[in-house]
Amino acid sequence: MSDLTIAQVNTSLLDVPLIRPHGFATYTATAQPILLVEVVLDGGVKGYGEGVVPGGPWWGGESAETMKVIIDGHLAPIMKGREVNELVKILDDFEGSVANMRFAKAAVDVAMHDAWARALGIQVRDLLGGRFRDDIDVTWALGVLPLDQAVAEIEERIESHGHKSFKLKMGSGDPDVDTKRIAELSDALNGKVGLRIDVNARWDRITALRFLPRLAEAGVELFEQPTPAHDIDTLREITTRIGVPVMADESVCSPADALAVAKAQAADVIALKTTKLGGLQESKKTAAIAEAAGLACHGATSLEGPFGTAASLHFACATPAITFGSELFGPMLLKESYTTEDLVYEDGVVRLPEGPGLGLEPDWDKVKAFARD
Ligand code: MUC
Ligand code: MG
Repeated sequence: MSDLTIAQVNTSLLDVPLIRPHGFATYTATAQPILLVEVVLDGGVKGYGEGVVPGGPWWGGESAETMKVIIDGHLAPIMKGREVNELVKILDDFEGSVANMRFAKAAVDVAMHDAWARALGIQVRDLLGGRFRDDIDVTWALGVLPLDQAVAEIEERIESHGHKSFKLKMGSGDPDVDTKRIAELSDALNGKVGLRIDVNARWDRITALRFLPRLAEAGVELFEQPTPAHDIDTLREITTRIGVPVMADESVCSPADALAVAKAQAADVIALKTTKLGGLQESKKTAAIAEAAGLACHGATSLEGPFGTAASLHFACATPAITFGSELFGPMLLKESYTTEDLVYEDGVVRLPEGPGLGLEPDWDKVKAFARD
């Protein structure tokens, strides 16, 4: 037994209210369920991670509740009694017991990185290769909203936080009405900021080929995952035919998926969510594949709270391949956070916190207030 030995893995389910409902293609979230994971080392050091999906299981099948079952029953027993500096071996051993379940694995991967870095008195960024940058651009994402509310929210966010680009969720309702809504919004903003759309894989090929050219004409600068995750051929067709950069999100949930998209030249940008990929180590492999293939990477989000967002931020700040900015805005969508200090958002960027590990401490009164019994 050493100070680095994992003594406990504690999990608790939180429900953190949002500042406004966030409408996705098939689901509207009013609170974000977060599984807070605490890894306690024998020497007393603690590390934190978050099990998070965007609102619920609609995105990839996992939910905060399934993550609790998988972590408590299957991943924690593999971790306990092992030294945290065996991290990659522990992750490898997970594969023998639990297939897929990448969001759950990401939560414990991050908590182990945080605990290990704190025990060494270094930042998580140092464990991932060290300093490449200290901050990154943040795109603000709007849910599905009526035109006047969307314009008001964009104006307000430009004023308060200096965001330079905005992501608009699509894919709910009639594609014709949905496309008109975005074209009118683009008109109203008159090129003041960049507009991107995320259809969350809801359109079939014909719908995408019919409506994406109209969105291109309206000035949309990036198409995120218009068509189903498995359909790499259609994604390539859109990438080569329409002339607007395409970002693969649901199509890339592993390094092998990134390789398939790269080989097919099916996208220009990879949405790199440390959650859907199973954590920081798998994210590193994915970024390396994208970089070698000449694809850009975007620091994407599953609407993580403070610890999950900080983990993705440390990753982005250690990774040259993240050349397409980020959308690490999750904590700003929460009505209230649950750390003693908040991440700093200003001038369109989020800044890497100082201090060991992820650089954040839980505020236990707030954690208790959000905890489900
Ligand atoms: C996604 O699919 O990109 C991130 C922000 C947002 O509004 O949706 C998510 C998930
Ligand atoms: Mg997406």
